[in-house]
Amino acid sequence: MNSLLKNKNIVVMGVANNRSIAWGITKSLHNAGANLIFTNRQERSKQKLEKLLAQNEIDPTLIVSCDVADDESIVNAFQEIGEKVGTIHGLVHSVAFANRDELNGEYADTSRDGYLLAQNISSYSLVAVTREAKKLMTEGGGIVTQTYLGAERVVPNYNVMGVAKAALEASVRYLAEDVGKYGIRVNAVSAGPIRTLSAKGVSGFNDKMSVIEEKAPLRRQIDQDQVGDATAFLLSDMARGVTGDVLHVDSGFHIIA
Ligand code: NDP
Ligand code: N5H
Repeated sequence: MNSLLKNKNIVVMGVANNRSIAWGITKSLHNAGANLIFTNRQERSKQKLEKLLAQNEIDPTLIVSCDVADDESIVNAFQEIGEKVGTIHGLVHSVAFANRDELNGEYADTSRDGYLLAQNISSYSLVAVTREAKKLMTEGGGIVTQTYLGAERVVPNYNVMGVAKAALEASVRYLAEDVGKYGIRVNAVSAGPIRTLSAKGVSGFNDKMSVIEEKAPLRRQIDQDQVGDATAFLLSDMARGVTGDVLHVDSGFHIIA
């Protein structure tokens, strides 16, 4: 327990279950004393979240539904947060989607619809939620999204999602410039492979996990708690001089040739 985020109201988007990166983040933010607001797309995820919160004795400030594919849903979610909570100090964006059949084979075979879907849910959504969240960040704040090395390098099978994450990381920089004048910082965490519901069944995932233990400087797997603590740091005043950046939480894998 620490008090890095005491009395801070922070919105967490993207808890699907106990393996979600956003759940690791939730535990770190709770340990740092934050008040937590959650958004889910699926009712099923909301039910899982409620159960997890109860099991861990975390009392949520608010849970609202939000489908990032739908502007009205985003506006309504943040309006409700504004009405019920008032000022917010942080936002965690831990949401992505691409068609499974486009996460293997050749990137050149990506369909127009599949390309736009990945960009829409995984990249544009950060722009849309930043626009609504900044209205509630009247005392300044922090926004953190989740990315992956496939944005910077060609990682087999990541394909359309790599291009969406490249756009997401560029968005982090443009958004950081926009909202810096309001005292809001925007950063990304680039996590190494973690077994989550999204990662389930995607080609090449197991190979990516095993190479971390062989080649990464720390020679151990990345877990949700490590990403959670790094995200809590970026949201806190400890990172007050950091914006528009990508922090790798990957056992150092990205520095190895
Ligand atoms: P999860 O499957 O646990 O989380 C993905 C979340 O995305 C779900 O909660 C899902 O919501 C949400 N989502 C998808 N579509 C929408 C939508 N239209 N509107 C709102 N929410 C939506 O997987 P992870 O925790 O692995 O993924 C979280 C983030 O971490 C993603 O951005 C991913 O790219 C990134 N990441 C993951 C890595 C890994 O190895 N796992 C590595 C690096 C980055 P719902 O449950 O309601 O459907
Ligand atoms: C190189 C790799 C392995 C190959 C690529 C994996 C990419 C995964 C990302 C996306 C988000 C997965 C995805 O959209 C899956 C969906 O098509 C199907 N799943 C679902 O619908 C579930 C039920 C819901 C909850 O999922 C979502 N997203 O809503 C990358 C890996 C080493 C690292 C990795 C797994 C990165 C990443 O970005 O997640």
